[in-house]
Amino acid sequence: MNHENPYMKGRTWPELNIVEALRHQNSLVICITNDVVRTFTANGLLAIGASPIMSECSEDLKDLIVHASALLINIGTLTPEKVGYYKEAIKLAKEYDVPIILDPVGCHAGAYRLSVVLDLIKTNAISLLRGNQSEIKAIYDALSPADTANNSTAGKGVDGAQVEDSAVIAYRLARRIECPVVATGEEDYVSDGTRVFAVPHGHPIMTSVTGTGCLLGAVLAAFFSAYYPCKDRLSIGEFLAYALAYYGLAGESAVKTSGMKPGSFSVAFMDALYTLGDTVLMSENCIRPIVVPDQLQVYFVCGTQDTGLNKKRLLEIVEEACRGGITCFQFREKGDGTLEGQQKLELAQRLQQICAKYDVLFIINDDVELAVAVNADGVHVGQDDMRLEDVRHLVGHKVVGISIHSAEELRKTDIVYADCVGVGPMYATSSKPDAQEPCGPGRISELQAEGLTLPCVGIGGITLDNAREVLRAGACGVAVISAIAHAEHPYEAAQQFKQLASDIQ
Ligand code: 3NM
Repeated sequence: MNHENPYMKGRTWPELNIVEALRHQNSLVICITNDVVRTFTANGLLAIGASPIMSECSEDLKDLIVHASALLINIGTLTPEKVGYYKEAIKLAKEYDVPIILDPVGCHAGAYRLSVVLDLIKTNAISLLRGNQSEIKAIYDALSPADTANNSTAGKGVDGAQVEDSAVIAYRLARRIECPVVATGEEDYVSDGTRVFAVPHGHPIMTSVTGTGCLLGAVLAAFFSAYYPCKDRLSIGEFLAYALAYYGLAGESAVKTSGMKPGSFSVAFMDALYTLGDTVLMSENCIRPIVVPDQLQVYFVCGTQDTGLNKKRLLEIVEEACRGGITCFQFREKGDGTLEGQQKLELAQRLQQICAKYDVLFIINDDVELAVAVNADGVHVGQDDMRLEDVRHLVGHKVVGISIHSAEELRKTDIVYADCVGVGPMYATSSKPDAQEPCGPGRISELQAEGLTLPCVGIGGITLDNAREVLRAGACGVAVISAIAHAEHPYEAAQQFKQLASDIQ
């Protein structure tokens, strides 16, 4: 589809070139890693075009850190002496603003390992946590004891089992510790605390070659250090998802050339990391956006039509709502006297900055071109807007939301192109002049019985008094305009919705 974007006259996005950027940068990655994987890690880093160096004491690290682009701490062969060194290394890296990538090897298998990892996380200096799903779950459980009720994932050795809800865990942990979290397994998940992605690549034989997990930590460290040039068009979550995909696709490619033999695979894998370039990442399904229920818990929708056409008031309300705990904001600028063109774009950017500050998902209503131009987290469209397939084509891996009012609409919606759904109007609303007749919360369960499995929110006339019914009917969250925008204290209203949604979850 040849499409002119009115917000981006003469401007085009460069091709995805993250592998090229990584090779160009030739980052020095300092690895404090375990005895089992040193050679494999160094070779793998060289193969992708980074520059590895292993460092074993802080006297040495003091000299190296000045030139470093990233520091990997892998706790594989842990001793009490090493813990002291990790802490000194973290202090040094912090001083020189070098990102720290933590690989919490085996922390699900032993209390001492877990306590060390928690201690390192407590420094608030970790830039990226990468573990298998059992390790990530163990850390999450330790930090969130209230959510551990059905803790059934037993670990064995340092290899992880597949953990249910790993996507949700990655999202929650990323918010909890304020850094991106990668949870690897049959399918890998990554979250930066705002977005969540699944990466369905790799091959089971990778678990038969020791060091493939540890090398991934080092490779992610190298990629992380090359993020800066891509930051205006890719969120860190999406960027890391591509890095994971690159690694997984290299594994798949190596299986094709070497067959299923661990020895030959190991050699072929190095070759693939050396040979593959950005084109391998071009396929549409290389990474998959995911919406987890938590992201939709409190979904605030607003535009200047809801604030008496007052921009400043809109910005204030959105900031208060973010502070109060909304998880998602949709910029919906619609109706007489509302902004268009450059003014709308500038307001969108200011709202986006506020949302980014609070890790709130930033969605644009209807205006797909604007969502692309400002690089929003997602777009929400109605039944009469652009075809969903075309929306997906234009926005790539952004979140795509769709309004569905009835079973009939559900049947004619190309739901495979959507990530989440708004169902409404739940109750009578005065915020949308052309709203349909209220359908009640029952409509959500009805649509779910008809096969709707995507996470959904109820919308329309929702207040603190009736929100519970909507959540109990099967919605992940509530979407509101007036209950927050017209509240005497939007901050408190947002906080109360958040409390209510968390209590029911
Ligand atoms: N969409 P309030 S109802 C934007 O039914 C919107 O799809 C609806 O505003 C739908 O929370 C609605 O003030 C208005 O009722 C929601």
